[in-house]
Amino acid sequence: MDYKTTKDSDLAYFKSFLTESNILTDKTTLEGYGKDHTEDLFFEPSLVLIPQLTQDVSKIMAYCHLHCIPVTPRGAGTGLSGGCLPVKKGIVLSLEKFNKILKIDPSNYQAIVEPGVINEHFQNEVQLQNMFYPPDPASKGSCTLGGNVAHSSGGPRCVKYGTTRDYILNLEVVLPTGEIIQTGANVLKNSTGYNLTQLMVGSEGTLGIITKITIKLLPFPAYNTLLLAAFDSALDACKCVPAILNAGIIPSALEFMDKRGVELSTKAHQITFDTEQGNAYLLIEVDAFTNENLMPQCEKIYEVLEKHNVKNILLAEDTATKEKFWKIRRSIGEVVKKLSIYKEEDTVVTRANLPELYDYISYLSNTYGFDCICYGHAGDGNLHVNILKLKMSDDQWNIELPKAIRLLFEKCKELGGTISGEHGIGLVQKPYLDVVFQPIHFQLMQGIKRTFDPHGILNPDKIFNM
Ligand code: 2HG
Ligand code: ZN
Repeated sequence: MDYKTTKDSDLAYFKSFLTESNILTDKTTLEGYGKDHTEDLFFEPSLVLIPQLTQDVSKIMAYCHLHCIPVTPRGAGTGLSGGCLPVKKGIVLSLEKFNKILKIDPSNYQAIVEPGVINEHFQNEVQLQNMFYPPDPASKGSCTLGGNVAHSSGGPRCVKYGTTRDYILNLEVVLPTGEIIQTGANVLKNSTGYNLTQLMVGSEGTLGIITKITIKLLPFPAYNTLLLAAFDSALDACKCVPAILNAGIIPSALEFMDKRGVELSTKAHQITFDTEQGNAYLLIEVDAFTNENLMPQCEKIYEVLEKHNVKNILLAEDTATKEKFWKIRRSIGEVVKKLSIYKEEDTVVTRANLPELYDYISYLSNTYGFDCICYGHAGDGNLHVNILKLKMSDDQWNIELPKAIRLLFEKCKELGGTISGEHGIGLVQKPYLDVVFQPIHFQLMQGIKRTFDPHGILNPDKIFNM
């Protein structure tokens, strides 16, 4: 693609409908929009535009389409695959001011929001009306719903409630050419043509800019119990995961943490916790609409844990302990990143194959000499593998490690899984996509991309090359 850089005449056009404060050109500010939470990547945009109206997004896109200017949409920049980085320079289009909850509708168990609403804020607002929005990524306090839709973000509750995808009914989208469409209708069932709504979900901002989201809600399950189970062996912990579900329990969270992750997280946040209790942990939550429904579920879980050589089970007796256990789990990603240069993988396999995946990761780390910390959503078969550079030589890191990652992904495929469960492909997983896709997959996706975005201006170079 022959992309154009932004010129003074472009700026003059944007100034004709955006206020000066929504057009950012200052070097230091631009630098802030050149990063996200993915490793140490940096791509500075030429310009940041912060529209507040769908019509303005439409004008920007129509203009950029005509002039072949790259546009990269951005939410809160908490992504973990480099999806919002402007790799071809051009414009970063920030949705930060599309931050209103437009409607919460209890009679239909629905809400309509703008994409810049923060996930946790939305959860809290719907909960005030006894409704529930389950998807809760680790970054829920800062990530936006638009970014969540772009990646079909997950989080701990997916094992029972599914990912963002399962809650999106309809979207208002500005296409790369500037047209504005509704992808579907605000209904629970829709058998009307191709499902453009679900095509947009998880498309990582490559097909259109989401300006409104209709969300499905559930009744709020007001009661929950949280257990932290310690094991000597990570494999025993992994084997326990399908056994809990086989016992007829669907926990509202079923999370895995290895000892190092727990050590780092408790140390970083000065959390009092005896980290010698085990080499691996399962954090298990069950929820219900009545208190009486919790204990029978816990009893069954205790039985399964005992059968899998559990060493210790801690029951969170009060809210403070629940918060403490969740803080340990949710902080691992962030604290691991402070330790060393790292590469994070978001492996996912069928749940029952988790022990085999874990075993293979141990084999790879011994063979290739890397150190890694594993944690994640065991109930979904979704294990985050944080590979640390520590004292590895640059050559080992740059040449040997990609080979190990490829083998890891091949194993995921063999175990019925794929290379990303919730963090997306973006930029950093692109080189490995051929592990799971054949040429025909690329052709189909490239065809879709070209139909939506004939000049390839929207979030260029993400997921695959056009
Ligand atoms: C988690 O489950 C996140 O904690 C990963 O998906 C967070 O690595 C991170 O920053
Ligand atoms: Zn996660």
